[in-house]
Amino acid sequence: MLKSSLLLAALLLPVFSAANADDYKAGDLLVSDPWSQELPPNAPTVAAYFVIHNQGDSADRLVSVDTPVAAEAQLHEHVMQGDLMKMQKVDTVAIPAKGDLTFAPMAYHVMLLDLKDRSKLRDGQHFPLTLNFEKAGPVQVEVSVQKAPPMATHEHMHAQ
Ligand SMILES: [Cu+2]
Repeated sequence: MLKSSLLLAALLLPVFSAANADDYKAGDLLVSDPWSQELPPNAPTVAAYFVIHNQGDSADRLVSVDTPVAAEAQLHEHVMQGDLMKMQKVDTVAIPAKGDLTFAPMAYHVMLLDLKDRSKLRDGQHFPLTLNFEKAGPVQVEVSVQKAPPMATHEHMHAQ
């Protein structure tokens, strides 16, 4: 557990130093690169991803999310069940003090169900998503819909 969190922290270092226009601030938290992968028009659900950097000395917690493009938005994680990778709903997600938390494919993600506005879910579009934190409060981000993962996510995957 300790080993994997150290590894994760190391992987996220390059992004931590690269603040840019796609960062959103809420108290000590910085939300970077919110994005969603474009899916076929008949896809029943859509996922949203981002990285949360906690620059503060106390932990926080993501307690809920909502967006006008879906009737329901849930926090999900991927878990191994036997040989199968499955996703399941979680009530909240903890963000460690002075730590990062990555929402990415095959990891934590925001799952949007009962989609209402599919016009915003095409490549090049974006839609608002509000993240509600226990301490930092709500922060609204613009999720950009794209065919490929953003550069920052790409860097995570290739960082030494
Ligand atoms: Cu899911």
